[in-house]
Amino acid sequence: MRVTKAHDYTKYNNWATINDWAISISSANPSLISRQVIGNTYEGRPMHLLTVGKKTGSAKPAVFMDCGFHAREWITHAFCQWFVNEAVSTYGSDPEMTNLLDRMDFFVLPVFNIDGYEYTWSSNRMWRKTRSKNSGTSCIGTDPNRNFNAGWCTTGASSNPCSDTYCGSSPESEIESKNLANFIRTNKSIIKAYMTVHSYSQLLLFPYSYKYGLAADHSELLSVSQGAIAALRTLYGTKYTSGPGATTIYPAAGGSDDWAYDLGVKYSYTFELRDEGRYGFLLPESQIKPTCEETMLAVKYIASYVLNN
Ligand code: ING
Ligand code: ZN
Repeated sequence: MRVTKAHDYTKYNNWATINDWAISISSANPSLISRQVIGNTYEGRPMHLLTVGKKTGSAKPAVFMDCGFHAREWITHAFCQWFVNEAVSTYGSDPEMTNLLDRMDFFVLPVFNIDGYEYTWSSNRMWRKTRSKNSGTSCIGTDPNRNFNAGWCTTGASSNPCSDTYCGSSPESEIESKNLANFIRTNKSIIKAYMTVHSYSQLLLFPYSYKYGLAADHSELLSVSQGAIAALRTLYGTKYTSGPGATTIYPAAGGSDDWAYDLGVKYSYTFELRDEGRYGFLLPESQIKPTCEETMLAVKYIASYVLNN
């Protein structure tokens, strides 16, 4: 007899566990989840993407959300798992979630930088970048959030492969960036919002980060972000700040949110989850549940806004 332990959403799970979970939650919820591989990582691991939404047979507008760009930001991987479980377990009982899943799809990539995440479990808990080889140096990896084609490597990024913010040898030099960008380009006509989940600092950022100039949709992006962080705060009083990346955190080129926005995905946001620095990347497991519960409110707020506008 094979006894399967239930997936624990209140613990940090390694990639093997997340991978098994992605496969089993999809097959257990065939009317709400489908699964595909958008490509392999540098070290050859499959990037599983879950499509969460009621299957209707017709094309629906979609929200794309990824977690785990940066390997050490473990609360983000936990959030994507939480989101998928919460979606399927509140469908049919929570009216907002039911409406969202009936009328739109969520593309969820639970672990973008799988190789880096594995490395944080095996060797260096504070690893940030991918694990690709760089020519002419023994330094490993590129910062995937400096690797997109948005003012690439012009500010807040390094051309030194030994830096933690190395922009890579060219835009989308990382196979993980290319896989994600190709998927979004291919599905551009249905993707209405892009959310990329990072930690930490309790911020909700939107374009631009690669320049100080305001986005054409600045006032709408700002008001939606303010609604989202107000919703988040109702649960435990957690305070977030929102604004354009360049002035709210720091100028940094090559981020995926700026790239998606300039491609035409208007509602493009970067979350920086808990905390404000007490534990930083080493957020205790006891904070997974409250962090995920409050973040759900912000994500649902943005998705509902997008659906109705
Ligand atoms: N913060 C982001 C980073 O990549 C960011 C901030 C967002 C930069 C959007 C550029 C664009 O540095 C973390 N914690 O990774
Ligand atoms: Zn990050």
